[in-house]
Amino acid sequence: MAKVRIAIQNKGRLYDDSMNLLEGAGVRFTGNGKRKLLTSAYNFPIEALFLRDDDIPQAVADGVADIAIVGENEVLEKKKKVEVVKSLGFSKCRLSLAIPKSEAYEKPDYFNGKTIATSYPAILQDWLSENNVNAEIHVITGSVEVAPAINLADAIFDIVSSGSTLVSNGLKEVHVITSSEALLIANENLTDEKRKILDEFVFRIEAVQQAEDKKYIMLNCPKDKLNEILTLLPGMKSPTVTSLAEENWYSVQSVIKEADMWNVIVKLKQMGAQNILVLPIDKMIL
Ligand code: PRT
Ligand code: ZN
Repeated sequence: MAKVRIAIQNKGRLYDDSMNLLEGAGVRFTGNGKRKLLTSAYNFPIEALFLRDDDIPQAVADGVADIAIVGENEVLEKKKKVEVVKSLGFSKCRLSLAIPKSEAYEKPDYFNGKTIATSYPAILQDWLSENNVNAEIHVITGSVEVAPAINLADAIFDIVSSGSTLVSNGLKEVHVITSSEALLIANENLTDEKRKILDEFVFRIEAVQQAEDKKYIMLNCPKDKLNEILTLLPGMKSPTVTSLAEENWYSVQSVIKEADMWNVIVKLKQMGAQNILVLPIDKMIL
C-alpha cells in the first residue's frame, strides 16, 4: 500500500506544532523514531521526512516528499511549483522592512540607493521591482538584525513576530511586505492513491481545527426561561433540548466559541440557567 511522505522541519520553530498537528490527526510514530531522518507512522499510511525548512519547497516540488508543513515565507521565497493545500494557523509572523529608529520614513523610495540585509532576497526583490526602488540586497543567513549596527547594511528585511528583536537592536518596522503562517503543501502530481490519503489527513486536521476554539456547554433551565436562553446558544445545527425528570425543567446542550464563553455564561446565569457545565471538544465533524 502507498504511503504519503510528509516533510517536517527537523528542529526549530515549526517542529513542535507540526508534530502536534500529526498527533491531533491521530498519526502516531514509535516513541524514539521521531528524530530519525525518515520514520513511518504505525497506524496511518504516512511517513515523516525531517529536513531543514529551506529545503522543504524543493523536496515537495521534486517529489522527494509528497506533502509538507512549512512556512509561507519559504514557499514564497523559493518559488517552487507546489500546491498549497491549507493554511494551518500557527507560526504566524510577518516579513517586514526595518530601519534604524532615528531615521524618518515616509514611503518606499526611502530605500533608493540603500543596502538591505535579508535572508529573503527573492521576496524583497519582487517588492523593490514593483515599487521601482533601486536598492542593493545583501544576503545573509541568521542574525540579520545586527547588520545596520555593524554597518553591513542600512536596513533589514526579516521575519518579525513580537517586534522585540527589532527594538533591542535599535530598529523600527516601517513596512510589512507580506505575512506568513505554516502551510500544508503538496506535490502537484500526486497519484490518486496518495491524493486519497492526503484527503483523509486533511479531513482529520479540519476536525481538530473546528474543535479548537469551541466548547460544549450544558445547562438546566425552567420552562419559562427556555426561549430566551436559546437565543444565546446557536449550536451546530440548533441546540439540543431535552426535558428533565422534574416537571417544567429542561436540559440544553450546545456548542459555543471559547472567546464568547464568559460573556455567554454571565448572561445565561442572569437569565436563570443553572448547573452550567462547559466541556472541551476534541474533534468536530460538521
Ligand atoms: O534550521 P532551519 O533552516 O530549518 O530553521 P530556520 O532557522 O530557518 O527557521 P526557524 O526554526 O527559526 O523558523 C521556522 C519558521 O517559523 C520560519 O520560516 C517562519 O515561517 C516561522 N516563524 C514564526 C519565525 C518567527 N515566527 C520568528 N519570530 N521564524 C523566525 N523568527 C525569528 C526572526 O528571524 C527574528 O530573528 O524571530 C526573530 C523575531 O522575533 P520577534 O518576536 O522578536 O519579533
Ligand atoms: Zn531555514
